[in-house]
Amino acid sequence: MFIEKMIDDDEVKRIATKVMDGNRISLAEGVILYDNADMATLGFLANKIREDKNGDHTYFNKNLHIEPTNRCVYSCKFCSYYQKKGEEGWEFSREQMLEKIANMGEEITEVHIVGGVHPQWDLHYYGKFFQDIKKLRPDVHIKAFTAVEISFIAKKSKMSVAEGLAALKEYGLDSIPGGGAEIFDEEIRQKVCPHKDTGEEWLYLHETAHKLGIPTNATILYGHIENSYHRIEHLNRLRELQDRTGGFNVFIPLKYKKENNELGYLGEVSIIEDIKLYAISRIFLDNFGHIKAYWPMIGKDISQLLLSFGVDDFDGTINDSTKIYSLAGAEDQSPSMSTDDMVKMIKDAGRVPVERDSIYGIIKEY
Ligand code: V47
Ligand code: SF4
Repeated sequence: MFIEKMIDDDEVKRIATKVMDGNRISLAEGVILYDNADMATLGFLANKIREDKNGDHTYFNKNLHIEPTNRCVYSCKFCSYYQKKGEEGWEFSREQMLEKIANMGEEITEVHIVGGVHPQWDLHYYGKFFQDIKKLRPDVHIKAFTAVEISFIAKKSKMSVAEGLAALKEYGLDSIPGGGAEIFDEEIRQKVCPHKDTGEEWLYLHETAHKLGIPTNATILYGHIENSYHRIEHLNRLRELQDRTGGFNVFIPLKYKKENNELGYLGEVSIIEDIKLYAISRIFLDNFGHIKAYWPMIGKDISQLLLSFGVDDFDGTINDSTKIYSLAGAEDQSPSMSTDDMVKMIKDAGRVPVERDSIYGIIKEY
């Protein structure tokens, strides 16, 4: 096989052949491959899987990101976003957020809502907002809240995780984004976000959502103090859960960005590290349909490049106010892309742009 000729290391060759034959690799094999294969080998394998699963299709949707507040009861060390002492914060009222949605007209099919964990707002406060969104736009998909936001608002409203999720679904929640997973390893998590829910709690909440028929996304926050074992072990826990439920739509690697947060002294990993992480994610997560490059975080140019390293999804047009990454130092300070720009960016990379709905149904192929 062509790939065998590319590789010198016998162990890497054995594992790469296993991948080419369509077989699952173990956690230990994942670490060996990740640590020892060069970028070209990882890219070759990841691209094969990407094309087997999705051909040349590259998905995006028309969405609006809303961040209700940056007030947060937590203070994760990597976070540039939560309101620090003496800083100006923001709290959008439900009316203001509804107006943003109304202003988009028929242009969007999804509202993505993620923010800080506000000390006062409970599940019913947001539930009422969801009801108002659905009154305004019954067809719009509500993708909202990281696991830690949901567990907090459920507790505040004296509900268990399962009861909270069921109530949110009743109010209009359609799916859950992948944030808050960070890194599951307990020791590392304790160092970067000691007060946040544990990795096991994140996984439990997502499993419960899947059982209630609420699809979710998954992420990893990479490029701070974790090593390659921690990264693959994180993927392994996600793969195990996906085997049990099939409820994940997509996996999104989130690169640690260094501006305005406590871990800034670490700097940021190189583009080589980014590419290898996306590629190994595509190779290892054999039961995930899609890998997303979130362009406001990783940048448009690198996102285009990543289409050859396992990525088949670009999130969406975003339309304005997301601050999570602009505050952390992302190049795009006011992320928003027209459909024409999105289509051009995908076509320029030699792939086929496909507008999708929030659960990967095809709306339009360009
Ligand atoms: O939970 C916070 C991460 C997440 C930093 O599901 C940081 O479609 C890097 O989850 N550097 C929120 N990352 C964003 C998120 C997301 C984004 C886009 C699409 C989807 C989806 C989900 O951002 C947080 C945290 O893990 N984060 N600070 C930082 N300095
Ligand atoms: Fe709060 Fe989320 Fe930032 Fe942690 S990552 S401090 S939970 S806004």
